[in-house]
Amino acid sequence: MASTKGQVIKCKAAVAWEKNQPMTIEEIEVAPPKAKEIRIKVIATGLCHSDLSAWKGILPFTKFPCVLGHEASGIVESVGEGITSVKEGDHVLSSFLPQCNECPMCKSPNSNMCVKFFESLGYPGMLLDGTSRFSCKGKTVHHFVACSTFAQYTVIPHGFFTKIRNDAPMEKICLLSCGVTTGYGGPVKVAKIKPGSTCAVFGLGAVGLGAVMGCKRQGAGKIFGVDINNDKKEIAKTFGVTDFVNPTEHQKPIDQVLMDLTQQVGCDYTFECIGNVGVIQSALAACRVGEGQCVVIGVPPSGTNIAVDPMQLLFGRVLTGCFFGGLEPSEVPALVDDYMQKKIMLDEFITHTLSIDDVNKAFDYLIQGKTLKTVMHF
Ligand code: CXF
Ligand code: ZN
Repeated sequence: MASTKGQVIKCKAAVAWEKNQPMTIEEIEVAPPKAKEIRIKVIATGLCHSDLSAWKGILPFTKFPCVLGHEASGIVESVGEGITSVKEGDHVLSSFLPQCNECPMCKSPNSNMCVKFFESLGYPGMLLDGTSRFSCKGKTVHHFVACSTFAQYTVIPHGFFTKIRNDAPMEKICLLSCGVTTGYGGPVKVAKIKPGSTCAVFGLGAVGLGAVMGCKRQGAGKIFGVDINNDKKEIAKTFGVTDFVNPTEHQKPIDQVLMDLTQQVGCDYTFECIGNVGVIQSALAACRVGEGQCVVIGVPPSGTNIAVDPMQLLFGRVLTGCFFGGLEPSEVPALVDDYMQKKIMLDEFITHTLSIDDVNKAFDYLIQGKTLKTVMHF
């Protein structure tokens, strides 16, 4: 095929023109990558709950019209000046959380945050030079968290992608680009839970089941799976939940239910995988006095606050949280290896495979709670 390097590419994309309005499939123009950027051909993209939140307008830094999507695998089509980490033809995963390797946060062994993430928030809907590479019908179309993977081609800045091995199935490993990794890292990387411990995972969507998978891999003794949807029970057990608890089937608040189920000891670790401030409070209250840890993993709507009784903290409960499961993007290739060696599950998350043409259907399924993960292709 003739090289498209340096040229504007016309391709298919799902454009969200306004919040809460169905996206339309359009032909968009994708400009070549500038310095320190790459252009990739997106092969497969998962739909993440944060895409839905962005579409609803409840995440900050979303500007319309835009191309949503941030959980993808792709192939490098061309690279801009100064890119040495990948070349044309390499396989990559998009990464909403960057890793520049140069900032104090990247250099710290205790943090996976990166200054480039905060820098990018300063240009909502744009790449790091404050401009967009997308246009459609003469209008500028915005990027979304520097990824915008609901397009056949997208431009991604240095740091916001990870090179991965090229023999892994792209339609599966795209899930490691956000949701599954975000959940899995909570128990494995952040809490580093001890074998035999008692855990509770609140919310059994893909992020929650990723957390369950991490708890199991760390050797948890008991894993409570908390969800108001009984349909989650069977699949949750497949991932490692030992006890499914539906809060709506109990008279007492869920934290007290968990206290009762642990003989008033509480959980060693709880993981909030919804992004609901009330649930965060319950997850903290369900922790064991003196040492229990609550890890916030779900992304709450912007502008919300948690009301925490300080006594919870004075009594030694720990409240913490993480982005992307506390993992650095450079740790993702090892997860791809784990998948290839059948040490972690990915196939089991995928309930639907759709064409990008059906993007609105994918969003509807997610809204109706009918899916775990939908993977879209072009
Ligand atoms: C989100 C965090 C906020 C920006 C978009 C991605 N994380 C996971 O979905
Ligand atoms: Zn996500």
